[in-house]
Amino acid sequence: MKVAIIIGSKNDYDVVVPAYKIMKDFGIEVDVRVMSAHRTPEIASNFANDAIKNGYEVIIAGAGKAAHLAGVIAGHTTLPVIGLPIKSSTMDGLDSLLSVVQMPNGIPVATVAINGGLNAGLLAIQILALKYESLAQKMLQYKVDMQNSVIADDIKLQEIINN
Ligand code: RP5
Repeated sequence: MKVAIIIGSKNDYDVVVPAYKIMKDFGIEVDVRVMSAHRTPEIASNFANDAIKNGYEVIIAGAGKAAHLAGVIAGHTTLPVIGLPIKSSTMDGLDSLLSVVQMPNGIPVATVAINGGLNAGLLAIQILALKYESLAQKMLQYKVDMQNSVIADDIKLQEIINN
């Protein structure tokens, strides 16, 4: 089980930490790399071309501004690519969201919310869970825990309101 997180700049790192942590919690091997569709285009395309050979099963690509990284990576591999738009400009991340999500026919990128690092990690886990039963079981438990946490929040809220 191996996932790559690619970011366009070291300044994007904080946004992908939740993705990194949740996947590590699930026991997935995760590599985090900085490479840019614009500043290091050959390194990025070589990485994508060799990703299957190097054992990766899903790639998360996070970038801001004119965020072409996920699309370029997706153009060079048949692996599923999750695009993570990052807020790093005066346009509040809308620029990156549109750059990541508006892919042409033939090259899909599964796009999560602006700065949606956790969901990028969870989506990668769900893709891998199709193949690895242990991940599917852990994901079921994750959902049960989340549900119980919301139910507990509701009970606490009712106590506050009614007292
Ligand atoms: C994008 O440009 C990067 O993904 C980053 O979000 C943004 C700005 O990069 P830096 O100038 O902060 O390195 O390519």
